[in-house]
Amino acid sequence: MALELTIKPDDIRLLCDRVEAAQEGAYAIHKLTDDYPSMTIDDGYAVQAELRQRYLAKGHQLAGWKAGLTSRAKMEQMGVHVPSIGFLTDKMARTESIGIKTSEMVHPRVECEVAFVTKKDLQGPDCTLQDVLDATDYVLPAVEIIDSRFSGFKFDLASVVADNGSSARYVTGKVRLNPRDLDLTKVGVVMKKNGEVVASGESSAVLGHPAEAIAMLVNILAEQDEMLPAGSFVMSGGITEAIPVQAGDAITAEFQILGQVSMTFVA
Ligand code: 0L1
Ligand code: MG
Repeated sequence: MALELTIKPDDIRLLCDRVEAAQEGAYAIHKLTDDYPSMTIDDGYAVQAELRQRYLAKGHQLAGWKAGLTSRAKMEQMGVHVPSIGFLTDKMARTESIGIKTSEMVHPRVECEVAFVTKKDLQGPDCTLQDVLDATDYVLPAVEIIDSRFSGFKFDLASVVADNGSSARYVTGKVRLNPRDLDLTKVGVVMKKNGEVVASGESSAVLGHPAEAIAMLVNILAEQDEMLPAGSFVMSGGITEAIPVQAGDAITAEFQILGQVSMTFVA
């Protein structure tokens, strides 16, 4: 199955130019559908695929994938009705010990996620939650730093998909667990900003079970004639709404069973 495009290849490249420049220059643009009102989600994935090719051609390594907008809280916060996917590169990975630069982003927000690492290939279009659990090597805690390139975080699904699901940075914690050793629907998480609780939730908020989000991601990949190879790192989506951060902030995400992920932000 291939993407069905309504936008001409030249315009896909032009839209990719806009998104790429905004990502690399850390500036806000207006949503793409303002100029291309008929743009569809498939068109958005075509822009995202072009963006991925461009980053890989520049020497970035594909580090994994992310499911996004996978909780009711996130969908309501952003006013969209279905989840999305995006790609992750090695240039987006950050560690707990080094301050994350806000000057490289437009208006970053943080969200707590359960991440998966696979040990078997996963192929859509009929990938199920059980297929994902059978293919999972381990799960680990993660914080995604999203950064929509659209002014005021105002967009629609086609635009946000083109902007690679607002992917910007991510940090993982140290604990790795076999998915059979915990109930993945009952991982509670509390996020603190500068010591104050700013968000909390439970992993069942992610489509009922975070592995369901990974199955959804595999099935969306299949629509682009792609599969998820063994050894992939995949984030399953924010458990709570995303919280804005600025230089000087310290974030700690405390996951039940999966431990803690901490980071600081600098200018
Ligand atoms: O990771 C995600 O849930 C995708 C977020 C895309 C929309 C946003 O920028 O909030
Ligand atoms: Mg996310």
